[in-house]
This record gives sequence, structure tokens and C-alpha cells, in this order.
Amino acid sequence: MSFRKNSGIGFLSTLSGGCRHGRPYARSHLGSNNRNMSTSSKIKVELDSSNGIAVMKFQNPPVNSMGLDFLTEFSISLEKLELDKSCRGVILTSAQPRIFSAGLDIMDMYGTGPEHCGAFWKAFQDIWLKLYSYSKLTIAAINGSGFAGGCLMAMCCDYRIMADDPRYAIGLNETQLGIVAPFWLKDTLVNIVGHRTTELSLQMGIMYSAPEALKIGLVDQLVPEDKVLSTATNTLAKWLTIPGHAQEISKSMMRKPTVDKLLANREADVKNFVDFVTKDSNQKYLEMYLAALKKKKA
Ligand code: CO8
Repeated sequence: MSFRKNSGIGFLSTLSGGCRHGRPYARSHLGSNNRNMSTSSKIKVELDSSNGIAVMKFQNPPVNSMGLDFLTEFSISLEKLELDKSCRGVILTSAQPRIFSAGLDIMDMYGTGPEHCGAFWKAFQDIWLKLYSYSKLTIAAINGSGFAGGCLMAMCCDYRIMADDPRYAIGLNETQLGIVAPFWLKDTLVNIVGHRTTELSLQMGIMYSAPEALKIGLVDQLVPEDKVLSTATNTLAKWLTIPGHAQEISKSMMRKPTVDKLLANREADVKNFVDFVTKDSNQKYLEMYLAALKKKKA
């Protein structure tokens, strides 16, 4: 895999230590305290019982694209951790070099028909609903580029720490594929970077380099790549000293209106997606984008 600044296909140009709830917590010890909770081969989950921090590593080579299988497994893993009282916070990161996630698997949207597209979209909605309103603290340890749906996973977290490599890029590039981000994805970005930046970002499908992403507030912190996971762990451990009920209620107060909007419109949103993506003209855009991906390799 090779990555350039603003990596990805530019469609337009190419084709034309403390305590929480008063309880002491121990610092992270990798090794004997780590419990392997993996439910699948696509996502590796390790829970450190000494601090209650779970690390979920995307391991879906080559680029951690998120197909229906991936989304389903992701959802099950999140649910298990949410029910597990020994888990107090979750870090999302990637096991693949230089990529956090290439976003939704385009092959799940191209030539698969309305039924599959509908199931795929419901699974995507489900992940967003779960992660955006997750009751436990979450941090994205972004150790590579994050495209569209991949960027969304990071945006759902409570904090984003990215590798300070300017070759890595992150953003919502949907329009570059000829598709349109749904309102709840737009709302998630507005809640982070504000209306004007979202407007530009979505219309142009901008992928921001790591320094640019920090500048607009899409990520919260840049650190050297080999420090991304340890910084995320230390930050989470510090946050676990904040009284949990107050933190949770505050999170819900901020995010519930956005979540409720999708809950009230789930079926219509599925129909909207299926109608849109299965249209011949939009299938053509996806075909051209896939062809451009192949062509850049030749
Ligand atoms: N889905 C499916 N396959 C993908 C994806 C993807 N998102 N990204 C890459 N691949 C495939 C490539 O086609 C290639 O396949 P093959 O080996 O069979 O030729 C393989 O993965 C490796 O990719 P590259 O050879 O391109 O690897 P590089 O290291 O050169 O580049 C990149 C990696 C930069 C990630 C590059 O592959 C790329 O730009 N990918 C596209 C990323 C992208 O645009 N993602 C957006 C996905 S759409 C989305 O998430 C939409 C959310 C909301 C939808 C709203 C709809 C209405």
C-alpha cells in the first residue's frame, strides 16, 4: 500500500493513575492482565483487566473496509463490551499499516441489489447508533488514514488522537464517489467542526491531512505514530477518574437530539439510501470510482 498526502482517489480530478466512582484504578499493564475477547477475525478485542480498557483493533486487510460482515461483528463486539462490567472504556485502532479504515466496502453498494443494500445500510445505522450513544468512554487511536465511514467511526468517539504523519488523511469524501452522506453523518460532523466547515467538507469531499484535521478540530491531538495507542490509553485512564454517571449524562445530553433524529427516521433513511444507491446513474459513479482505484495501481 502506498499513501500520499490527501491519499485516496480524487474522483473529480482523476476521472475528470486515579479513581472513578471513588474506586482506585491500576495503570495499564500489558501482558498477563490482557484478556483476548476477540469475537472474529476481522476485529481483535483485548481487555486489560488491570484498568478496564479494551482495545478494538480493526484487522480486515488490505484496507479495513467495512462490509456487512465487518459491521455485524463490530456491532456484536461493541455490545459485548458494553454489557461487560469489567470494561470501562474502549479504544478503536487499526492493526493494518498506514490505514485506519477505507470506509464502507464499496462492493457492498455496487451491483448488490436493493435487499442487500437495505441490510447493509441498517447495519451501518446500527453501528453509528451504538457508538455515538455508547455508554462507556471511547477514544479513536487513528494510526493511518480514515475515509468516509472510517472517519465516521472515529467521529463517534469521545476523543480522537491521530498519528502526526502528514501523509495520513481523514475526512468524508463521499461526494468524490458521487454519493451523498446521510443527514446523521452530516450532523455528526457539524457537532464536531461546525456548520461552515462541514458545508465545505461535504460538498468537496475533502480529505484533510493530519495537521489540517487538527487545525479544523476534526481530531483533538496529534502524536508520533508509535505513541498513538499509549497516549490513548493514558488519556482514557485519566478520564476514568471522572465520576462516570456525570460524564455519561453529559454525553447523552449533548448527543441524544442527534441520535433521536435518526431513530425517528430510520426506515425512511434506509429507503432513501437504497433508492439513491441503486439508481443506474449512481451505480455508474461507483463503477467509475472502482475503475479509477484499479487504474492507479496499473
Ligand atoms: N471498499 C472496497 N474496496 C476497497 C475500498 C473500499 N472502501 N478501498 C480500497 N479497496 C480495495 C481496492 O480496490 C484494492 O482492491 P484490489 O486489491 O482488489 O485491487 C484494495 O482494496 C487495496 O486498495 P489500493 O490498491 O487502492 O491500496 P492503496 O494502499 O494504494 O490505497 C486507499 C489505499 C488510499 C485506502 C485507497 O484504496 C482508496 O482511496 N480507497 C477508497 C477509499 C474511499 O474512497 N472510501 C469511501 C468509501 S464510501 C463510504 O464509506 C460511504 C459512507 C456513507 C455512504 C453514503 C451513501 C449514500
